[in-house]
Amino acid sequence: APEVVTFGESMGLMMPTGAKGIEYSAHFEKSIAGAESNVAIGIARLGHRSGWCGQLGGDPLGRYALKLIRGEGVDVSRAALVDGAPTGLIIREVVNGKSSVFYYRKHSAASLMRPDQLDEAYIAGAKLLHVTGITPALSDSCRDTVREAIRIARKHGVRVCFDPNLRLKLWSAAEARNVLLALAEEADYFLPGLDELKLLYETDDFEQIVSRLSRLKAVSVVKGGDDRTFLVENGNVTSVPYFKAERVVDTVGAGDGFCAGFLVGLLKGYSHAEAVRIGNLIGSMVVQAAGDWEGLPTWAEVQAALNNETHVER
Ligand code: KDG
Repeated sequence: APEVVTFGESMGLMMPTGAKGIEYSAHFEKSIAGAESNVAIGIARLGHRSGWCGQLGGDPLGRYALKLIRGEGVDVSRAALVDGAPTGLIIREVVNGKSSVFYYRKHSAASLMRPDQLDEAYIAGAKLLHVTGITPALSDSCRDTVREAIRIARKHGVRVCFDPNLRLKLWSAAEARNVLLALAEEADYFLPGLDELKLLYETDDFEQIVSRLSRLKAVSVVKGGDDRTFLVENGNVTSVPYFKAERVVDTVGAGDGFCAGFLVGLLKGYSHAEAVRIGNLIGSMVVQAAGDWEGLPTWAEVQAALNNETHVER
């Protein structure tokens, strides 16, 4: 059984192969995206068992995404390909270091996910459930599905990890605020970015943000954006510095890499601060590769990076 169960929307991803951007590029590379499957892939690469339960369309992109996620070693026995609705699509570009994302995912197969499709025993058998704030933005039934998954997890003593992943192209901060803050109340681990918290709590004041976080039962891990992650636990703030990325190629997926590393740290029984350090390292590795999940490391690569080993190519 998976140690970490997650679910959400995975999509086909198209990215221009050159530097010209979507409008002028003639050539595109196909991959997949999806915050939760990124995390599941990250955990599997690190040698732990993850399960991703999502719903894809019964179309070429859906079959491709499912094979890819399975091929990465993620358990997809509870994932489904359904007819009648398409696999969502994301087209994105990085031009002059600036990343832009365009979604084609309204009425996708994933947006039709329903609470009664969840397998209670499957979630109950895990140590951790990971959900994100993207899923509740997709539809009412998706929102209910996230709530139900959390209810099941809590009923069975499965710890809940929640990354708000505020996506302003899916909903406004005003629409998202109450939904995401209510989910944060239910979490054991809350993994926001500092800029997300500023929007959710409607303040730029760090002290005020920390005091809001301190009222949650969750251990909060705030990705600061500049050079450190803040661990907020029982009102205490510990800061854990980032690892320096040699060169930043593509920042998308860094948060998911962080999450995979943090959760694997927890599974290994590390302290929260040590788990954050692993998360920081993996975040820095992911931004050095193009794509949402391609730069996720194996555990051996993590160990080598921690020991500062040089890479022998041949
Ligand atoms: O965290 C990266 C994700 O944002 C990306 O893989 C696509 O899931 C995605 C989304 O909804 O933006």
